[in-house]
Amino acid sequence: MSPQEALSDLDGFTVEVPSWAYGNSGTRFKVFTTPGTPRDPFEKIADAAQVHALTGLSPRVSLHIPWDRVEDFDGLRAHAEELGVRIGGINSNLFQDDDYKLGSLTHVDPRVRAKAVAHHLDCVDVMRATGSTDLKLWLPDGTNYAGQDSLRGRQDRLADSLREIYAALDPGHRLLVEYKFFEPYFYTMDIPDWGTALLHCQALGERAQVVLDTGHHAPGTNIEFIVVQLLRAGRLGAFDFNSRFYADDDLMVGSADPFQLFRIMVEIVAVGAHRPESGVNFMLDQCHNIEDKVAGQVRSVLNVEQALAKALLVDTAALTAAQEAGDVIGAHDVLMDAFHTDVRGALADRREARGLPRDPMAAYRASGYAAKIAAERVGGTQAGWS
Ligand code: PSV
Ligand code: MN
Repeated sequence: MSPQEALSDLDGFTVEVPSWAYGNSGTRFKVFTTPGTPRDPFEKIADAAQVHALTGLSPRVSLHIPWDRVEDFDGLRAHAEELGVRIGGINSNLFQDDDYKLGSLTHVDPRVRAKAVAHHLDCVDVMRATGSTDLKLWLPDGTNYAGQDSLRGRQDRLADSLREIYAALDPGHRLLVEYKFFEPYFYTMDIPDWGTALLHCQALGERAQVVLDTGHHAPGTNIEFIVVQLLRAGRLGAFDFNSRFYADDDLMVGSADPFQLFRIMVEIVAVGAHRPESGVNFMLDQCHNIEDKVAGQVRSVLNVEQALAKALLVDTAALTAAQEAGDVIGAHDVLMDAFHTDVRGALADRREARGLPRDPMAAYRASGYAAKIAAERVGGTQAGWS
């Protein structure tokens, strides 16, 4: 197969961008503001639409509730569609309410659990209004000290709460359950790993699937192995792509470790999971603390596309032959040949053929969009994590 033919398998591949990437974020030390930062979800969607207009790769935007709550979700949906994008996954938020200090879906007090469940029913209403099909749940619950709470009791309460949420979904909806090994709690998290997420999803039903956030593992974890396992179980619902050097750094995906991103994509391609019919939602979950936010998202979606393109170029016949012959170095070399291929020219050709800029980053700089939004978005309160 020619490289062009192999790359034609990129047709239909999309990346979902997060609304919060366009708002201000920071570390616990400082949130730096940027002129032109959106003041509301309408402006966030306008920025997301720019990324799609430049790359042709990101036609959906995930929302975070309540950060993106608006009076008129029909209007927000229409606004997105007018700009050529649509609403993607709806993220719930269990990490910013005083009631949740000791837990939300796992809390020992049934009143707090009911409140956390009700928030998800609210998110399901947002899904109905916006046409979203994915409800994404990251559980920030956990404990800081041994003995603080019953670990087993928390799992039982979590299972009950998740059952209530799952029962509220419409037939075309999915529940995407995300895991994270530490933070905001440090002794235990109630969904710390893919195994726990998978067990809960399997107990719920087929439309409960796991979200793999690439920043949510201990250093050195072999993430592509987890990808393989979740694909084998038919439960890889989505990625939250970002890069990390230390913890949940939320940097641009493919910046810290492009080879890891490639290795993940190799496992995706091996079973055709990059194709839309696989149902795997390739989302970004990033925070652009110091870099331009729109450009940061452009760079990220292009990095994902590049990693996928390289994975599509793996000579699978040669790889299988080397593996079957026990040729350790030969098999490794086949993968490395694909990884070291410069696909940027071929991807630029593909973009040009579709009427898109060859170099989306240069086109963004030349467009004057950053200066335009800085001039227009004066006054009001810039969006952030509230
Ligand atoms: C938690 O760290 C997380 O990865 C979840 O996906 C949240 O919804 C998101 O970050 C908020 O940015
Ligand atoms: Mn995430």
